[in-house]
Amino acid sequence: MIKIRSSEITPEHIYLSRRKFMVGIGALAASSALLAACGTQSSAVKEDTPKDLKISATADELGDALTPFESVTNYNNFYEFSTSKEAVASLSKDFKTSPWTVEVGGLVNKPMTYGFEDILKKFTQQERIYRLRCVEAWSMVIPWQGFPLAELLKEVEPTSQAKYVRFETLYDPEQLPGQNSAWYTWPYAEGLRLDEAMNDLAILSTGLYGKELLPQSGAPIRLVVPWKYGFKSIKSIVKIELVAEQPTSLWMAAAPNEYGFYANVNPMVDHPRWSQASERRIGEFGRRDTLPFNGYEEEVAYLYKDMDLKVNY
Ligand SMILES: Nc1nc2c(c(=O)[nH]1)N[C@H]1C(S)=C(S)[C@@H](COP(=O)(O)O)O[C@H]1N2
Ligand SMILES: [Mo]
Repeated sequence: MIKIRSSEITPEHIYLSRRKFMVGIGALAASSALLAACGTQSSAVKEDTPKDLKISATADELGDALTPFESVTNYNNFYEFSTSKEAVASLSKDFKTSPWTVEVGGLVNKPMTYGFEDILKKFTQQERIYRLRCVEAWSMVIPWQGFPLAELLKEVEPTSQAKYVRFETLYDPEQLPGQNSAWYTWPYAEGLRLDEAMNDLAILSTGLYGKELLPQSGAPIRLVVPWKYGFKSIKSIVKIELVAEQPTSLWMAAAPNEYGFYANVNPMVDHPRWSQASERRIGEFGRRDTLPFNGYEEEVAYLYKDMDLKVNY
């Protein structure tokens, strides 16, 4: 994000909206075909649309349409593979996500190391349709599968000293060549305050559109925090640590004046290099207004009631 000059952003956005127009038509044809034929795929469906997609709803709770699967899985931020959003899908296709373990420790009574299969067995996967808004002012609506992060945290029993949760992505420069770049402090790390992490909206996701996560989406397990900028939703997690001090994320380390710890979606606080007042919904023309807390204000505003969100950006 930080390394993209604003002069580079505009041409890419124009290019993308043209490309997404094509995708949008295909998806529209696909969804009307699904309605008409009770789930039978028609020849109008784009060839690369997986046949096993689960489409249980067509919109989120605000009535916003789901972003087509093709867009969700071909326009990704995952700097371990590439800084080009269009390149991540192909560069990540052989990423080895099995076996996979997630170590949960730090200030807890019951540290645990979960195999990914144990996680699937232990925590009931639910579907949640969430908007995810990138700090670069684009957004998508995605049907995620996953389970509340709170369920896993309760299992390990945080001690009274635990105030924050720190997350870490796999470190493996052979598979994740972006980690050879000296621009960033690897592995990718993120953090939440413990009460934010315990909010029911924060989930650990293992799938989307009814399929297990593809590598570009953060397989096999990633965080989704829908009221915060997308960079908080860390991918391919191997470590979750309860800590006493506010953790430093990769983005805070890279550019502390641009990326704060809280990173709540806030149309009133601009990024130093661009406005956050509006956003481009992938697959749509034009822009739409950005909502405070990405539209989840009722659920999460209590977490920040005594804080100045211009200071704590
Ligand atoms: N490990 C890791 N996690 C990451 C990133 C990354 O580069 N590496 N990018 C973040 C950013 S900036 C965004 S917007 C979201 C994008 O998620 P998506 O590609 O599934 O839409 O992932 C976040 N998680
Ligand atoms: Mo992002």
